[in-house]
Amino acid sequence: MDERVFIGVGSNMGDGVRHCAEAVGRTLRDGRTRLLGISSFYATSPVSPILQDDFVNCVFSILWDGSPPDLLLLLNGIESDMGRKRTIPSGPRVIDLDILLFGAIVISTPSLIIPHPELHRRRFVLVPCIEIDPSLLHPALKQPLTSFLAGIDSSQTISILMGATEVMGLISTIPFAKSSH
Ligand code: PH2
Ligand code: MG
Ligand code: MG
Repeated sequence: MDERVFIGVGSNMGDGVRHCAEAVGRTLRDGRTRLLGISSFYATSPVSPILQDDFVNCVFSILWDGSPPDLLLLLNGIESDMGRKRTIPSGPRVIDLDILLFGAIVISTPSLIIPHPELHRRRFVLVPCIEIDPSLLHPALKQPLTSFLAGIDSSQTISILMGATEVMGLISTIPFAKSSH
């Protein structure tokens, strides 16, 4: 059965805008996905104990024809095709694709936690999710996503880099090589 899924995208190595656009495009090329919505691209301060560059972040929502583990497999494959190396946890990355919400499903397994355990603590995912759908609810905490914004530390900064219409134009121009690394 198709579920509405929200996917978080982030990059802070190399051309972050291009990497995020490419990752969305690669996901949409899969026959099991149908795009429902995409946020603006944002410049965000790193939420990490490790000193590193600012991120480019966005969120997109799709209809997904498959299970949560099937989607995780697709996203992990795209990350590795784009040159993601798993080194330092929370360290700099070429591309990160995280399942944030999968319908109203709540799952906690060693390989997959949905909703994403940090969703309600990170401005860089809350703001783009709310941009796509201001009425979204957190299915585990049972509160509107908008209700979490007030509790977030002001050290987490976010500013719009590129609006959603321009983002869709950019995605349509990017060719997808197997790997650029
Ligand atoms: N991802 C992290 C850790 N910190 N900070 C920002 N601003 N954006 C991210 O995507 C991000 C982060 C781990 O996935
Ligand atoms: Mg992440
Ligand atoms: Mg991740």
